[in-house]
Amino acid sequence: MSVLSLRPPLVNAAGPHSVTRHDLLEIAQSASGAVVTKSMTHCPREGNPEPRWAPYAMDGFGSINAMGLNNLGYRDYAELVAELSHYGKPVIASLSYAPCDHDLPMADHYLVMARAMAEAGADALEVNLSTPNLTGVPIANDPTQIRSILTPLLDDVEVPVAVKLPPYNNDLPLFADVASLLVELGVDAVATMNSEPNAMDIDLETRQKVIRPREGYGGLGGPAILPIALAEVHRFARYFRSQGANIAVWGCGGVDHPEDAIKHFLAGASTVQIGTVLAWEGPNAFRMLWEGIDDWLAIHGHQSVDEIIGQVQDAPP
Ligand code: RRO
Repeated sequence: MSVLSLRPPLVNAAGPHSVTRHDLLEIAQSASGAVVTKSMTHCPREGNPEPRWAPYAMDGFGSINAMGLNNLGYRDYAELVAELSHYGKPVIASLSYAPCDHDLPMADHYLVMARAMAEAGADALEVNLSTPNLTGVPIANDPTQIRSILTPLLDDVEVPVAVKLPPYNNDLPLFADVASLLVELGVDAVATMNSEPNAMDIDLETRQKVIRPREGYGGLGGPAILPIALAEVHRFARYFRSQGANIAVWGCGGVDHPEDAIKHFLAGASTVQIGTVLAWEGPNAFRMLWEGIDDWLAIHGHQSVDEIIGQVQDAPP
């Protein structure tokens, strides 16, 4: 089995329920097809002050977060990756950036962590260039920075490299620049998308913003972002196909029910990640979703999820 087409093709998104050893061991023992770590940084981080995660209910359970990259730091994750590799499923290390007590340039910072994860036995890396919660502008909005981070990293490590991207929404020139750059650089996969940035909610009783950091702005997850994520998955998958590029698309965003994951597969995702639903339901979400996906496939006469990947049709005239 390739880490780029996982079976079952349902894994956790970096972030919810993937920060601590306890979280990660639970995912390792669940029906998830892989274990993806929380995005790590060079130094451990406590993250932003509470409240930094709030429910956002809409046809299910959504969320707004400005966690602020709370994580154990890459040295601890190196030990955990080695431990997790004994559970018989791929381990994917998510790498991110925040300034801390070292003077490494940003690209070297990613490289140091990438080497450490590959040495510890990670089966793939997911380079998170899209957190909405540090400066508000993700690294992945700047093709020059994408190039400077990924070029040395792709040259150096042997394991497959995925890139976690933000939604590009209707910035078509930026989408085109990034997509063609990723083909040129030869990444192995994209994970699209991170949470929808710059979302805000207000408690009507208190008239307060629901989260405290970042003046109340955070990343939106859950059912409200499914249509946005499907469009991101679809246009990356279509673009890579049009270029003959063998780049897997990992779909992420808005999966609450099995049917949502089916839509991601039809749009072109070969693997689907779950975030908000995992935060709400815990690791049993993998089994519940996978059983529903399996039922849907059987009812519709499919032997395998491979038969529906990218099979979305145009609306009739
Ligand atoms: O930790 C966070 O605030 C966070 C990260 Br790194 C990310 O990639 N996406 C998100 O919604 N929150």
